[in-house]
Amino acid sequence: MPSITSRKTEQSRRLQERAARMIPGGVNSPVRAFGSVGAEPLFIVRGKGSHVWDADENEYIDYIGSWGPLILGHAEPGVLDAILGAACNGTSFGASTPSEADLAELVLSAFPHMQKVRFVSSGTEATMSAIRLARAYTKRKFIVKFEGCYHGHADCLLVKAGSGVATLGIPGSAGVPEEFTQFTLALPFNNLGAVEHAFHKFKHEIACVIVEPVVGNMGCVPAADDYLVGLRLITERERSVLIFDEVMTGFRVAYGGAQELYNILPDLTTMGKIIGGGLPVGAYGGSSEIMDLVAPLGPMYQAGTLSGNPLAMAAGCATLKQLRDRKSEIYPRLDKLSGELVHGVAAAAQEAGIRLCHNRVGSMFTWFFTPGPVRDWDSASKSNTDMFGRFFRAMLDHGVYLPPSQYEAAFLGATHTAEDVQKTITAAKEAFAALRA
Ligand code: HOZ
Repeated sequence: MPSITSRKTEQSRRLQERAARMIPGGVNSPVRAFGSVGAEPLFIVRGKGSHVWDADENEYIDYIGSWGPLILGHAEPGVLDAILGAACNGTSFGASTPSEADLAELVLSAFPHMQKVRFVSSGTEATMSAIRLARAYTKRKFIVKFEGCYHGHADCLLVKAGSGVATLGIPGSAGVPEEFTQFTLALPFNNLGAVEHAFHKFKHEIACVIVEPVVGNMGCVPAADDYLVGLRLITERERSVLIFDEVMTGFRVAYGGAQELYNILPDLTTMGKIIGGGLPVGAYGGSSEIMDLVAPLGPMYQAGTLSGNPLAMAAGCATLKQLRDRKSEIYPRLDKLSGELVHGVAAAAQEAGIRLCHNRVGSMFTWFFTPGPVRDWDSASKSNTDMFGRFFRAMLDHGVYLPPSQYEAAFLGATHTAEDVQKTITAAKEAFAALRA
């Protein structure tokens, strides 16, 4: 295994050796093991704004942002104050606390189709619960998901999935009996014909269609024009539940998520990441008619000891309030700076004769090492992942920390500066020159 970078990374190596003796692969989530980019993982010890530092005190411009939650940057003072303030009153009660309704109010006012929301502790719980709820509501068994979309690691959703499973080249998982996925229909993304065909074949049997309205888990792949409208029209006609998985896109591509950006309302929305301000939170919500099926009001059971945890609620409230109050400044700036970054790096690749294409929606983006275009899993999987690995390592060498997988979107946040962007473009020029050598 090559060393991470030409920088000194002895401490990270030592920490990884120690962790690997006790934790599978030394990590608690697979992609951060750096396996697909041919390197050893970094151990991060500190973050501030758009920068992180590893255990050897190397500094990096960070385009992961904890995989999306840290849109306001690392160690944002308002968020830290809120967490510390909540912690001083106790960390968990397993009882209702006032901040749960505070966060609910913020979420519901940003996502008008939602009349009720239930907080859980992760995106996986959110999507798993939303699927169960859709099945309870429609009394149907089949679900439709799309190849390369990732909705967490519930058994029925680990079918042709993106993110870590795609990164490892195992888009399903051992330990999931085929009977558990027999009602999951995995269709090509951005292909309405396939959806029509499925509804024709399984008439009155499909409980829901779940989709990342901007895919982040095969890299960033936007929906084609009219695709989401098409999904809305088909699901409405077929009385099937449309679920937008906005774990990544909620409060990211617009304050009101992809549904605000594209003006299309789903029946259920799942969320995570930003709504927890860097602490573990997920959520699912929709109309009262559907949500009132959730226990204790209704027969669909779902629960959690740490659901609505007061520290996580406080971090989420502090983050959403800032985004709400500064949205007319933050989102246009994120869009502009991300555009400059993505185009600057793409231009550097072109100059160096490297075949690369890019996708971007607001501050979510990916450079794919293929001429493209990338519009579904078939085209995403044509990317040259060896080249991506070399690019990733060269960028790390120049102090730029990108997602360690071709199949994860990168994120820019409110604390990234024009200088960060310029430095990243310069790093990319040098990385591409090295790639050609
Ligand atoms: N699967 C998550 C991102 N889409 C987390 C990756 C990780 O932390 O390993």
